[in-house]
Amino acid sequence: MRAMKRLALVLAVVAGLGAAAAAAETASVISVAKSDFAAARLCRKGLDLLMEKNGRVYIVASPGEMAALAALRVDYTIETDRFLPSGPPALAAGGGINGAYHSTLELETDLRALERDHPGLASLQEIGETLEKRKIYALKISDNASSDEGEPAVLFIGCHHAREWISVEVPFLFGKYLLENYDLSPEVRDLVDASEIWIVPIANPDGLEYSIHVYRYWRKNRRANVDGTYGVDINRNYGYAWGFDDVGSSPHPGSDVFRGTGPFSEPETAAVRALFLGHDFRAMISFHSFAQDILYPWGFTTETAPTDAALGAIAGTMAGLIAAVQGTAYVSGQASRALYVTNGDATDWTYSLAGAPSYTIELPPVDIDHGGFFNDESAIGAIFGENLPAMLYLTRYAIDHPLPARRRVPIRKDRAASPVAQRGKLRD
Ligand code: 0X9
Ligand code: CA
Ligand code: ZN
Repeated sequence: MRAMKRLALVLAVVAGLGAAAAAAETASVISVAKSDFAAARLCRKGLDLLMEKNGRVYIVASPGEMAALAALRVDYTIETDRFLPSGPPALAAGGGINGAYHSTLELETDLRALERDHPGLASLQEIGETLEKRKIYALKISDNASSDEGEPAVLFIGCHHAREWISVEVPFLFGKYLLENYDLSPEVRDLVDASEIWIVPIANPDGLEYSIHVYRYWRKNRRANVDGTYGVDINRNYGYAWGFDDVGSSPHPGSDVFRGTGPFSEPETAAVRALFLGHDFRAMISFHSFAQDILYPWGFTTETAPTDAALGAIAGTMAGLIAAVQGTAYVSGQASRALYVTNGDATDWTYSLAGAPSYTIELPPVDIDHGGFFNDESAIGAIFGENLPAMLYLTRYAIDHPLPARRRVPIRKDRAASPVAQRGKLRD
């Protein structure tokens, strides 16, 4: 099997809470032998897994976690140097410390400019407000964008995870492309006229700012948890099969895959929920990085989804379209099998409502040896470009395929995988 992030990111932070902030800044990337990691005593600790490659598992570990590993006599190798770009990141003129990537303020500015330059086609909407009082923005692109015409809707969303900076740029550039090509391309005009294309480039603004200014590897939002740790994993907080088991998400607040205190407990997921329920969404892509995968439900179980064949066919078509651009191979498959089990992720919830084809696209690079969460700024355009045909295709697919009335797919009781398996509430 090729390199990929495999096992569940599970793990209670071993270090105490006050230590978390300090520890975060000095965290290291380490690797341990897969045989050590597979031992039950390690794989349930909620460590922040990056990937598995050549028989070793790569982890972002705090000093406390490294001490705990040492106490367990686990031999680990510090790999941090291999994961950082060589030298300090090149700064784009005026781009700030995150270079060509968008901060929340830069995105707000650019979204406002798109709305201003394309009146009638673009409508910028605030769909929520974060714990640190930042706005979560959605750019609606449609003919007569400011009126609700009830047209088929498609969602492209990025940055559930703070450190996955490239996942902001791809949906943003898609919106920009549609607006700038409406008058030039009949294909674009037909799509925009027949649908509502909703772009949410930054689902987790608080986390992104923390990743830019404090700790580049930050993943979650910035919820102050009861035990003094910070953050809920936004992609474990959606309401379908929430908390189904402790493998696909963690009950421990310090874990990087902490599911939160209840389904939709976080303003970020509540905002997406309200948006999605308010329109006729027929497809969605949630962008993440990294691995070059196209993943579809179910994520919470390895059992197949009711429309597994159709989900797989669409994913296969998207993979083909991506590969045709410049030869990049994205592997498609059911999320729980091709990557690992998760519960409470965005795609399981959007799919559960009425079967809307829902995808997690793990953008480049393919693995940590090719940069992990660091994509060179010069690669942003090409990564968007290779995903563009797949996004256009999924939009067309959504227009052509109405969904049945929303009827939640039940979670079968016999799927119970652990004592907490039924804790997940069925919630819109
Ligand atoms: O773990 C996640 O939330 C996603 N991967 S990431 O490395 N970007 O954090 C994958 C979510 C897709 N769902 C499943 N794999 N079940
Ligand atoms: Ca319209
Ligand atoms: Zn992610």
